[in-house]
Order: sequence, then structure tokens, then C-alpha cells
Amino acid sequence: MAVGETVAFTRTGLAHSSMHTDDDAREEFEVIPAVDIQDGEVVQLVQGERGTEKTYGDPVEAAQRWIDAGAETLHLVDLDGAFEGERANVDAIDAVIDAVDVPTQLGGGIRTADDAVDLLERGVDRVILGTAAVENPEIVAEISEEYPDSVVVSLDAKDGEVVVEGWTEGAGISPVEAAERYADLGAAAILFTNVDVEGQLEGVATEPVRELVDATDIPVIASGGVATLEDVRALAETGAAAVVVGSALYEGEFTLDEAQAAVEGDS
Ligand code: AMZ
Repeated sequence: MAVGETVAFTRTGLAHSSMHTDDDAREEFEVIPAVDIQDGEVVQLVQGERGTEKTYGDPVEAAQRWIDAGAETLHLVDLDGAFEGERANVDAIDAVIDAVDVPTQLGGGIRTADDAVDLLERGVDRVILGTAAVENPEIVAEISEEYPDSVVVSLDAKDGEVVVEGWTEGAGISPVEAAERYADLGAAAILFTNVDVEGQLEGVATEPVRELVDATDIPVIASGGVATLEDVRALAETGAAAVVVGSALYEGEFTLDEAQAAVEGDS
């Protein structure tokens, strides 16, 4: 038996197949690039509204670009799927999954356990469930029993209320209230998108993230509004496990390396 040379993979570590090893107890805060797909193309929407999109080309090229830039995880969203309530952009997403060698998390239109399992079997590392998990929290346990640590619950909020169905419908509950439901169901993480600031490149709101982090033991992935390295740092300081960044990276406000360097030693 080899002595001393083991690599401990932490339960909350998002980049489980990365080369990084944490030699202290600190979890590494991760900056995750977003590849949001609409009509087969990479887009960024403003506050998640259809018709506001700015397009950024081919999803495989974008994914490859973020991997070349050092991404350890990719965040993929099937926007048509989220709006329509069933998976869309299947070919584009399959192409990305086949092309990349880093862990992926995918959401948008995954509304049944069968769909989730199908994607996990096809090589997606984590499925993100918004609408289905909010309407039926037990679906998280159902999937997690077969695939532990594979479900990210998306609790996206507008004006403090969780929104579902492509962020077009309120669920009548706050993210903090909703988070409690997943405590014992095996959720790997909670994705919290602050829709009020999403896609605007005008900065983040840290307070709602901090409230959610304080209210749950489940790792929180923050998203929405990141425009500067200071925003990335501010989110790391809330105790969130990771941040998803879209527009700021596509618009070249900073590089992935700069973002990761900005939070080194934090959290
Ligand atoms: O931009 C939007 N309008 C939007 C979006 N990005 N609506 C939903 N989503 C994302 C959520 C989550 O990752 O952040 O889609 C996923 C949830 O989809 P569903 O189909 O499970 O509710």
C-alpha cells in the first residue's frame, strides 16, 4: 500500500476530475463559464428574457475556448428547454458533451427522472433541475439514490421569489424557504441565479447569496450580474462554493485565469 500519497476528493468539490489537489481543508472556490444555448447557438440573455439575446457562436467552439482557458467545469444551459418544458438543442448539447473532457453540469428542460438519468448515463456529470425540483423535491432523491451527488437544484429568484418555467412563473416561495426542502434529499449543490441582476453586467447583489449560504449546508453556486473581478471576489466572500460567469467572460471584461487568481486564498 502506498503511504501518504493519496488524493482526497471532497464531497463538495466541483472539479472532481481536475488535477488540483487541496492540501488544506479549504474548499476551492471555482469560476465556472456558462454556455447557454438557444437555437443551437451560444447566447446571453438579459434577465433571462427571450428576445434580448446577444449571440456568441458555436457551442463546441465556446466550450473548447473555456477549457483552453483553464475551465475545470462547464455550465451548460438549454434555454429553449427551460422555456418549453422539455429538452431541446439536443444535438448541440450532445456535441459539447462528446467534445469536452471536463465535468459538465447541464440544465434547462430536464423535467423527469428518466431524462435526468439518461443525461447522466450519456456523460453529463450533474443535471440541474429547476422547475421539476421546485414542483416535486422528491425527484432529487429519486435521481440521487441511483447517481449520488449528481443533482444541482436551481433556485433562481426574481424579487426574492423563486421562479420556474424559464423564469416566467413565480413559485410563491423564497430561495431560503425552498432550500430547506432539499436538506435530506441528496442535492449536490444549489444554483442560485439572481434574475434581477442577471445578464446586465452591472454587478452582483451579495446579500441574497449570503442569506442562502447561511441557511443551508448544501454548497451554493452563485450566478447573475458578475461584471468585474471585484464581483467575483465579493461572491467568494459570501461562502458560496462557486460562481457561474457568462457575459463578463464573453465580453472580455476579464479572463478566466484572472477570475480564478482573484479568489485564490479566499473562501
Ligand atoms: O434565462 C432563463 N430564462 C432561464 C435559465 N437560464 N430559465 C431557466 N434557466 C436555467 C436555470 C437552470 O439552470 O438557471 O435553466 C435551468 C432550469 O431549467 P428547468 O427546465 O429545470 O426549470
